[in-house]
Amino acid sequence: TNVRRGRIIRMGAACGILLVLLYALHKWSTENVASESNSGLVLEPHASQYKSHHDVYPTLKTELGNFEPRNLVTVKGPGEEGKPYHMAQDRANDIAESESEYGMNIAASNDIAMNRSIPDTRLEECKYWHYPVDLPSTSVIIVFHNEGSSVLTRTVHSVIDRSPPNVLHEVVLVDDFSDKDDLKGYLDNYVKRWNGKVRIIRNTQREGLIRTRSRGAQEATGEVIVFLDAHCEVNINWLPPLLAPIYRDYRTMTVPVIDGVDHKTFEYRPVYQHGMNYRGIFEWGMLYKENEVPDRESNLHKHKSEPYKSPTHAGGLFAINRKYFLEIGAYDPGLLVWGGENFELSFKIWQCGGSIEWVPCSRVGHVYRAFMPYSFGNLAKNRKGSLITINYKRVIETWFDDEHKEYFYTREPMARYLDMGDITEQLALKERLKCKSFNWYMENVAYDVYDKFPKLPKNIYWGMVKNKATGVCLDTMGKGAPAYIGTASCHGSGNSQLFRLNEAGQLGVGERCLEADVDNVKQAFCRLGTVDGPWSYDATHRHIIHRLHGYCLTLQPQSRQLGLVPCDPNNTYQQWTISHEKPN
Ligand code: UD2
Ligand code: MN
Repeated sequence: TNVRRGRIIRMGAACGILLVLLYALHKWSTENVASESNSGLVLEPHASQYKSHHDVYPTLKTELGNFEPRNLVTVKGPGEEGKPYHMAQDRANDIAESESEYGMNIAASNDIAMNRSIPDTRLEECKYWHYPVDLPSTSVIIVFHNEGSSVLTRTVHSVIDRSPPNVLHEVVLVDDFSDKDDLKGYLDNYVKRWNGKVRIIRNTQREGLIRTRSRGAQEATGEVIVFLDAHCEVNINWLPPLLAPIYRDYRTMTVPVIDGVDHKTFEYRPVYQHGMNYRGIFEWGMLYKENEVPDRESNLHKHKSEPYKSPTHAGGLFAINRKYFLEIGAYDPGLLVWGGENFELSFKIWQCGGSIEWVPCSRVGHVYRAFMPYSFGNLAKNRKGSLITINYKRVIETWFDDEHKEYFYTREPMARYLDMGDITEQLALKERLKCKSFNWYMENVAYDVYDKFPKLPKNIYWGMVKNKATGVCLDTMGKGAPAYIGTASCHGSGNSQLFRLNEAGQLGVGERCLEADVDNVKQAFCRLGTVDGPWSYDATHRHIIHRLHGYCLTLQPQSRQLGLVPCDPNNTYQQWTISHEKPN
């Protein structure tokens, strides 16, 4: 027994030494991570410095919350209380002009008070939460490119008016190389009025919103950073509930609930029916979706007003510990201009040890525009194909596993051919941060994705669907679903003419599916939770056959409309080829 005990002790000592060595190695490597630079981004030092207060929870009391404003003033005038502002008929020209220039009615915004009051869209309960008094100092970062100046300054105003002054460290405006005059001198003067509380920095070339935000994060000096779009109005007591979860754990990113501000009338409307909680998910083409919080998550919470976990977020509005954001590499600097960065950050945070919470007591209004008023300029000039899909490809190639990558390429087959640039840095980062697998994320975080968007069966055919008799192709005709499907001359560039027939009989285009009865063929959103359909392809006769009656998809010679007709091997109006070419 003595011998054995001796061995155990020696083993213990050896283990101890090994542990010390391992620890030293770990520390050395994490410190190295910290000082290495990532494509020009200077990463910040170690997490161990951050303060987390794991046992400090906000408390719900009967008296009004400690950060609730005591007396609210109503500001009278156009758009007061967030009501719609309808301008006089004789201003029709101004309205049309500003809508086409900005994608929103800047003429209306110009008439609305900077400090207008808006409806409190929170649950009543939200007013009674008490938060830690020593919340982290916060920099609000707003990036912009050619935005309407009155909308931008109203965003700033709302932040200053509705944030605790000792918590709001600064507002940092980052101009992504705008060329509108009022965003120059006028804005410089506006900023001066706030005596240093508001700063402006300007890019010397167009960078796109993604890199511009990373720059803002580097230049900010608060402990926490909050990103907002340049057309927001924050609601009453929006900030403390966003900061409290980060105060508890610096690796939590928090997201406010985004209300809608109408782009024509500036009406402020709550986004969800009262008391309903949603969270961010995605479908396999990487379109962002929202889903009612599943029981598996909501059962963990006593109150509807508590923050809850979410797989992802819309992108624009969130709070995060600044050093943590920089430590995980900020945004992938290889992402271009717009889109997909919300997924990149979400997958990175979740897979590498952090979490995302949506905060129902924090409300921020956002103007959803009618269309994107700016162009991507020459930021994408060396890249073929859709820029946003290229971003998605970078993100899924970095964060997905092989199984899930396949679902993306099934849904977006053209993406296989797109040049996503070099992702070795991103893969190295994932390695260094010892991130978990995508499957772990799907099983433990984004489990509700499968309910709405099940795993996709393989495509058996995809590409243009060309009619033998007429040489035209099936086309969505740029219509919103549900709508009829049409035909147009074949253009070969995908998008509105890229159809997919999968093993389970679903004939889809984008996130839509073809549905048919005898007289019409429609495109409608694919039914949530389903991936099958009634279609099959007979390669011998080139028939697209509907299970109902076994009729054939036919371009009717007289009406030139699509319908289902009994199959006839000699009728070239019902012969189709489904094919694609590799883009050059
Ligand atoms: C959503 C997000 C947006 C961003 C985007 C995807 C919300 C409410 N909005 O689209 O924040 O995540 O998805 O990338 O979640 N901007 C620049 N440089 C540019 C282009 C835009 O600085 O080259 C600014 C722009 O002025 C605005 C912000 O970036 O302040 C977001 O752009 P957006 O409002 O056009 O994006 P949005 O709301 O359609
Ligand atoms: Mn926006």
